[in-house]
Amino acid sequence: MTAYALIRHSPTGEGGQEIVGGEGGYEMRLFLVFVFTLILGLNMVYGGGKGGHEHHTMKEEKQTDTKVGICPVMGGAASTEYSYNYKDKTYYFCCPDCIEKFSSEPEKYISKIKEIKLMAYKYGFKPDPIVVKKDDIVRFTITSKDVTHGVYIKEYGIKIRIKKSETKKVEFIADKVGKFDISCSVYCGSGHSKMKGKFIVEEIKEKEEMEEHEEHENE
Ligand SMILES: [Cu+2]
Repeated sequence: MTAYALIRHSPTGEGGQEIVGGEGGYEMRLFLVFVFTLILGLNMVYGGGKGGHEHHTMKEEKQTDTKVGICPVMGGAASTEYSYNYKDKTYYFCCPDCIEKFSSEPEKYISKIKEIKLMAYKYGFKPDPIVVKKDDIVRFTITSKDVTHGVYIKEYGIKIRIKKSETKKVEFIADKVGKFDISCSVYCGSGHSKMKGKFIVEEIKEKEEMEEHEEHENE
């Protein structure tokens, strides 16, 4: 920028240089228009307040809404590459090691998968309460009985919009113990604000009991 200005205002500048300077000014204006357009473009892509936020929420939904879901052994993302059939059901894993572990004691891992059909209706959720154990893999299959509702569990970062006649799947690990509110995130009528459910994640007690049992055996 300064280079162009210097040439233009240089008192010793020759005619030719002045012409170059003039052309530079034109180029500069073109350049500025280009920069301005670029900034506008970037703004539309990254900014846009509400629009951008909606986009982000959609992405979050996609991350949890996977077809093969979570590996029941390691808890990571499962792949269709690593599957194993057990009692007429196909399970997906993140690596061959997990298939091996699973196949040695399938019931142990299957007992941690909680498949729950969650229905939103005017005005509540079914079943209610939903009770799982810590570290369970929760698989929600969500439907709506009547109008568009939302399933919102703040502490688990779950926010799903569900239309009538639609089915959405969400899968996550219940790694936080506590009693959490399920609320509706889409205005659905006069009872919307009272549309609440409970999602309860209990501490694993069997483990403690087993440890106690082991201590008795050692006595
Ligand atoms: Cu609702």
